[in-house]
Amino acid sequence: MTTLRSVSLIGAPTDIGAGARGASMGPEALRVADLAATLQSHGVDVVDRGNLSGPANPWLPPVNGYRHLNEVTAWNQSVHDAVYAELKLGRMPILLGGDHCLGLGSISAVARHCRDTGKKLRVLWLDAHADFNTSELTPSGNIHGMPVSCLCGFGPQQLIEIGGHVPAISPKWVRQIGIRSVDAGEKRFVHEQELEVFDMRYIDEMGMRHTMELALATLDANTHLHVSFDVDFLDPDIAPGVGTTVPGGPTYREAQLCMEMIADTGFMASLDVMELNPALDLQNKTAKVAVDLIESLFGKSTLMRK
Ligand code: HAR
Ligand code: MN
Ligand code: MN
Ligand code: MN
Repeated sequence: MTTLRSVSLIGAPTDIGAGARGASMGPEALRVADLAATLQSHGVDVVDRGNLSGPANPWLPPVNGYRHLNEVTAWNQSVHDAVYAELKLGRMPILLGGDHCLGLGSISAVARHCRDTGKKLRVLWLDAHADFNTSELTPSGNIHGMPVSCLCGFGPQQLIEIGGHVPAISPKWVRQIGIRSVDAGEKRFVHEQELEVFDMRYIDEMGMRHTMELALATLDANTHLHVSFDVDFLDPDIAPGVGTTVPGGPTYREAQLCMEMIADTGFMASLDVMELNPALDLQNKTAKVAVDLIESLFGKSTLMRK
């Protein structure tokens, strides 16, 4: 197993793709919740690269099915370049969002790195939402509802080409977990593209353990595992500080098990922590839960395992 133990934190302070303002404060809230020191306490070498910069949020209505397309493109280009640079250095990038539209820049960089190095890519998408809309299907025009479809090559040219290869990824490389809010047209498209979705109904019936066994089943020693953690994955009882809460998500224990099973693989090589919205949080509660779960992703466990 080759767990990367050198981490670079990259802040992307923007809510450019979201339907609520405030995810732009996510990176700072994670820092205030002591993310860097917490990882360091587990022997991880952590460097905080500070924040990327990009266009302000003009808060305009959608044009041709997209809100803020040019600004979203600029932010994603900057995220792509920063994530790609860290991977080239052999470090593990942790993207501190920022809204989830930036998963496009992050994962397109990871996909490019996997093409460079001959690695097999698997993407775990932990989210209440499938984020598989297109300009025709979207009810909102918010691009944070579209990163997975854009990564799979369905989206505007300027976004889908950011990683230098269209499509950046195949739907076959993605496993979605915790899904419980999908728009009608988006649902048809998820089926058509055969995305592998472990929705909340599946988790209710089969349990988180079996779900994660299946979601992680096709990893091998040559796999780069990318985890895209949308904090709205979690039940709003434990994570109220997000713009689009959906009731009925994983409990604290279920989320812990999910993260611990990812850690046990030893293959996680890049991570996004997205959609944290401190403006909607209660005394940084959601940021603290997120840091606690990230700690589990890096192998914090109780007494049973070392
Ligand atoms: N499906 C809805 C839309 O496209 C809401 C998407 C919300 N997405 C996030 N990220 N919060 O998962 O508008
Ligand atoms: Mn590498
Ligand atoms: Mn999302
Ligand atoms: Mn979401």
